[in-house]
Amino acid sequence: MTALHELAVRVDEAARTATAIPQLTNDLPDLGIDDAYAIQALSIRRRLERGERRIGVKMGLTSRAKMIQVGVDEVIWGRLTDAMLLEEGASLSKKRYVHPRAEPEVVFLMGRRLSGRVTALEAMAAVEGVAPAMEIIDSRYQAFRFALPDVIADNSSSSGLVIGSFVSPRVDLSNLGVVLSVNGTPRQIGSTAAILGNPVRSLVAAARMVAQWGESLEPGDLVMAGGVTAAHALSVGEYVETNIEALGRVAITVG
Ligand code: 0L1
Ligand code: MG
Repeated sequence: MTALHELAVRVDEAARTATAIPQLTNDLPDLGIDDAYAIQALSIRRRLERGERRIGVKMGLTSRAKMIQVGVDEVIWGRLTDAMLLEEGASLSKKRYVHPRAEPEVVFLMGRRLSGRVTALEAMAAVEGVAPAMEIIDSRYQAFRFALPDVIADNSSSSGLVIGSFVSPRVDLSNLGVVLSVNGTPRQIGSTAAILGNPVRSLVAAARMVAQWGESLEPGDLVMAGGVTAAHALSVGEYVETNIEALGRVAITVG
């Protein structure tokens, strides 16, 4: 087994067993971005070998709020599998995660294949629908602390997603109001403009970044465009709802 495989097993086991691990860069301070993406790909391959199915990709650190929250300044991506999907309105079992947080997002449903360098117009023409969503992020690292290569290796913290109803992609996504409330009280407020100025830019970045790894956005794929606000740390007993102007709402409870 190569060193990268061993690191992939380490992050995969941490995710599978909801066990916090030390940052990889503690022992490997020179771990590079390309190696980190290779570890991510190998760890996702293990999930697919266990029977999970790839359903799309997530974009991360697409807003200033998120970059500041985690202390980095680059857009990153990760892979989504069917095991990460939660039903809208479902109860999330906190025991299955290390220290989960929820963040409001916009999700694209692809109608056509997209890969490589594309314009915003080409990207939107490939979209079949858009929906309000929340991503459940759960760093597998102790105290939710990591350097950029750590978080990339750890599938960019992705561990769950919940999606509302899809609407036509003809909605102007550039500046829609977003409210994340907890037990009815607004806790995070923002605009979809926080996602790289317009969520479509995140889709353009996704097409370009996956192509660097020989992958594409395929018809039926979901593309999570990235968090609008800082993420909310989940506690048992909470009802967490995201409302996005013109798109609608999506909610979970935490058990
Ligand atoms: O989806 C995101 O923007 C999060 C990416 C990873 C950073 C984090 O875990 O907060
Ligand atoms: Mg996110």
